[in-house]
Amino acid sequence: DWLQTSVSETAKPETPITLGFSQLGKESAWRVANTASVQEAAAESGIRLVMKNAEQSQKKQFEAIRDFIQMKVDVIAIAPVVESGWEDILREVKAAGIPVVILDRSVNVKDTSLFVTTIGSNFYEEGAKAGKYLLDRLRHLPGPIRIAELQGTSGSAPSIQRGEGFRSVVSAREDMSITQSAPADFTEDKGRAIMRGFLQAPAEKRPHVLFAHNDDMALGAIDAIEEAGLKPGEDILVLSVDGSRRALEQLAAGKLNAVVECNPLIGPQLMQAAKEIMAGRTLPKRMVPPEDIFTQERAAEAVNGRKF
Ligand code: GYE
Repeated sequence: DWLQTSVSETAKPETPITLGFSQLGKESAWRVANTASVQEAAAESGIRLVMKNAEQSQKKQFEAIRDFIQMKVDVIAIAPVVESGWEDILREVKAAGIPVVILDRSVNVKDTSLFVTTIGSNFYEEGAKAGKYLLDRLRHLPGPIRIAELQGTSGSAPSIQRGEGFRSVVSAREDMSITQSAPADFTEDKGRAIMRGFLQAPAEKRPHVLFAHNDDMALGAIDAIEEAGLKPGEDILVLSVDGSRRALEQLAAGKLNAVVECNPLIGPQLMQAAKEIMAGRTLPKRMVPPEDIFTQERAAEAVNGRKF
């Protein structure tokens, strides 16, 4: 009898939720940490994860999403490589009756019923934070001040919005301007290569400041600055976004001046959302993790226990 009861009590296993996740690539430390966070959180919360990595190709993301529809997964999560071009595929998913969560980067669609919620950072605010740091830091320095910018992936939400947020703030000073700007795809190698190019400019056109849209590009650029015989952090101020361990180490070493935080560890929030959706609950349309800015004073302490 006791066997009967205990069997029937344990024998109603809830069917696990299956989550299809289209990850956009593995370009940066941030991305690698984001992927790991999703995998770990899925394992911890008993969610079956089917993940496909699109290697920076929106077309591959479409293919992955169509596979998820075929498999009849319960929920689809998408970290979209670029902002535009999502309406048609999201309509296909909607027609299949599968709820969508947009993770990390945002999409630009008119019909917001095409996804349940977006979990990710406020990129505009991140750019603005970098700009505010700069205005404050250089408030006593007369212009002209030339800024070089390493953009992320063209057309990606973080690159577009960080650029806009930064400009919205630095435009307050007329003697401060972005004199060089190019995409370096959020990678260290491209950051190094593009910065080398920027530094070919004659001395009177060289930048005083580098704003890199992520840490990896800043780390590459730091090499390029040193190769050119200049001191990163002194001859050229360096600002970046993310807060990877390697960047915080360079910040503590004085080669970076400020790192705006962007949190990749949002796997638990994604799993929570998947569960709530399957339980029929309503979610807020946008969920934004709280984020800060790291400066040199705080860097050494922040490196301790850094997860990525
Ligand atoms: O800042 C960058 C990554 O989408 C917020 O993508 C993310 C960005 C992150 O490659 O390092």
